[in-house]
Amino acid sequence: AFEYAPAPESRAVVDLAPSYGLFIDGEFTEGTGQDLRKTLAPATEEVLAEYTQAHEEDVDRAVRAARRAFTPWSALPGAERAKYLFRIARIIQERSRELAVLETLDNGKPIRETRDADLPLVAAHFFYYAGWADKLAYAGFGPDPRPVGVAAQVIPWNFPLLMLAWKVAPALATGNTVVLKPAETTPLSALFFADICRRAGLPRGVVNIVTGDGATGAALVGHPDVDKVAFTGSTAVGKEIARTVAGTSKRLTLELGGKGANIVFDDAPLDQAVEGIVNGIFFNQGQVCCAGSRLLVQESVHDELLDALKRRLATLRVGDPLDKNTDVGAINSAEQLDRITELAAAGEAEGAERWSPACELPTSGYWFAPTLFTGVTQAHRIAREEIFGPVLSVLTFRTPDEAVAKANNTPYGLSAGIWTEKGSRILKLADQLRAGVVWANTFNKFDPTSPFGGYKESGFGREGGRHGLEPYLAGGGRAGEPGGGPG
Ligand code: TXE
Repeated sequence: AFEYAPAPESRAVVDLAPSYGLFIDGEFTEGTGQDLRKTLAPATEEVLAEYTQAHEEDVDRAVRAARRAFTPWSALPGAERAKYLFRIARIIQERSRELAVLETLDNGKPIRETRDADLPLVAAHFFYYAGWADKLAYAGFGPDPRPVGVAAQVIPWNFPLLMLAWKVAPALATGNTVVLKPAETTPLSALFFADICRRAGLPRGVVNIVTGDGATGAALVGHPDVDKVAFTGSTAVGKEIARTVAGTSKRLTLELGGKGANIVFDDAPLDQAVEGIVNGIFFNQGQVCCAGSRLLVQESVHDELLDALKRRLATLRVGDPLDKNTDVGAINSAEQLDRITELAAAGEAEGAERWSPACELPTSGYWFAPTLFTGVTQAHRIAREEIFGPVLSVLTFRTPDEAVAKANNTPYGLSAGIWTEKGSRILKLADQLRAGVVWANTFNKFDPTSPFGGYKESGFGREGGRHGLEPYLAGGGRAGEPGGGPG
């Protein structure tokens, strides 16, 4: 039998200060209230560092710094802005091991993911948008595409540095300046990014980082001198932000929750589908807005697929996220663990059958075993609500039409996956599925060149690719749409 040998990544590659200030106007500064919050390692509950709770006055200082920087930054030729973005991308690559360990410590996700997915994608986004900076005039954005101004960006904790890259890179490439607020449980990589901006020689005020809780985020998106708001997070907060922004001239893009369907037909290569299902729901412990959290399996292959899936789940290694062999890490926070636990209990109470592989969970930290629910109906909460955890709800269908109807029977519309050998079926379903991203015979594939975003309660506006530039350009976007411009 295969002997398991732990292979821990060295945490000594990260040099953490005991406490961090705010990054405003090119410098780390204390907050006005001088109150500090703690950020924990979710795998151990150890305090990693303290950071500053920014208040309204601090947010105002950051927005004013971004406003001052806007005129000179937006006046730079695109090729000059590109140089800074390329420099940032290269520093990220040079420091990617350190940043991967940092992200794993603060978020709890496996080092294999931060090393092989998050960090390469972060660098790729800066390289990709650096390439756009000097080509905007010829790319169909109108004869004189202009930046919108000061962008307020609020991001979640599930991909802290990657969500920062998705937002900061297109904003800077188009000549906007930024005030970004990372999530309260994962502020560290954004603060390290501030240091990277400094080392890249980025002019002061172009990027500002304000840390804090929801009140800090609310102060930022509500600031009167902000021109553009970009938010990724919960649907409830997204709606609140939409209300704040309504009646102002601010532009808005929202990337919210999801309840993605992974649809497996009886002609699919089942081994490959099993890998895609596992990746779809256990990548980042299922804390992914586009997770394949509903498995829709054609009735005729239900038993065969479920047997194979259970065998595969029994091989998943759950534990120390810094161990290079770990597949499933810690849940990001006690609050998130409570939400997952509550919804899983509701699944049982409503009559679905719960199954987890035998696995020993660490005794400290926030952990949830990979979980399958079979016998799920569309009425069950676990089929309707975003769980945002390592919990898969299995439903069945008989015909392609029934699969589409069930997949679309959700208030969300972010992602879907199709597993079949029939190319014609893929094309037809991709058209019928109300989801911003449809993967065929794969799942959770990301690329800076592809637009990403949702329908319905999953939000509006696109990030990534050429589309990701539009919300940051005056005259970009479609007229009359939130996130779009006047035409
Ligand atoms: O999100 P919040 P939470 C979903 C997921 C999860 C649930 C709750 O289902 O279980 O949301 O997560 C900032 N004005 N997603 O509570 O509160 C906050 O400080 C401005 C899906 O962590 O939306 C943080 O920086 N900002 C999602 C960010 O919003 C406010 C990723 C997200 O936190 C604010 C995360 C306010 N009034 C959660 N209140 C996805 N789409 O990937 C909070 N914030």
